[in-house]
Amino acid sequence: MDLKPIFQNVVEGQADAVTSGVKAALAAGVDANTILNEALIAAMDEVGHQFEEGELFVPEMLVSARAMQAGLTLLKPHLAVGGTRSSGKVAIGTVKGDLHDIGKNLVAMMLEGAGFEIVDLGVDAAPEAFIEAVKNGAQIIGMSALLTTTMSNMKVTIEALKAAGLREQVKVMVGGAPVTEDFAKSIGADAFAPDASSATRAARQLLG
Ligand code: B1M
Repeated sequence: MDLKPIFQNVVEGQADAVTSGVKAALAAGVDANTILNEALIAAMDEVGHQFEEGELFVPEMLVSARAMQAGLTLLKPHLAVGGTRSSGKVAIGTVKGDLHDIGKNLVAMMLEGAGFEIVDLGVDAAPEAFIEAVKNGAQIIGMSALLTTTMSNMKVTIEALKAAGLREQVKVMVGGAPVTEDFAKSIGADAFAPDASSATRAARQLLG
């Protein structure tokens, strides 16, 4: 089945058309991961490209994000790869100053599907929110950042965990478009994942 119309409708922010397109693709037996990667995520990359080129602006980007979320909601049950309940407790959030949540939501969704208990700290999550989550039993904290200007807040959060005497009792995983393995190491994170499925694998490894 041709996934280009879904791609195009995400770019154009047509949420209803994305919903019907994703429904039709699923009904035709297209794999949910294929729809996710080749239509939804690819479309957001195109949106980012057009934004860089000055061809579209923040409001359009937001409307595309909503259209993507509409598709993602339909894919959720199909992406959830059965895991045993209570694989561990993960508190996940987008770091302070950063409002991008699609990637973070996708990672949370996949982790939940793999049996992890998820505490969603939302966007613009301050170090204190992560600290509170660790005090409440989170075994992993997951930080997402999409902006080069906010990724440094991952380090700020790790330093705050140290200052609170909590660093040794929690694993830290980081990810997001500008984040790299080297950056993760440089700030003292325990794991980096480039995408949602590797995040699930990394979380399993972190908890042994
Ligand atoms: Co923004 N934005 N945005 N934006 N936006 C980017 C990130 C940008 C690259 C666009 C561009 O210029 N090409 C650029 C950043 C440039 C930079 O920092 N170098 C940018 C900018 C500049 C901005 C504003 C500053 C624009 C402005 O106001 N002038 C502003 C900042 C607001 C803020 O946060 N304070 C802004 C705002 C927005 C919207 C609100 C309009 C909207 C977000 C809506 C929402 O999230 N609800 C938006 C969008 C949609 C984008 C793009 C187009 C798409 C992001 C996305 O959802 N991708 C983006 C361009 C792009 O990324 N190509 C862009 C799809 C998503 C599935 O991928 O989040 O990378 P991603 O997640 C992946 C992996 O990274 C990984 O797994 C996910 C699944 O594979 N991952 C993790 C993510 N988190 C992880 C955590 C993990 C592990 C893996 O462990 C915990």
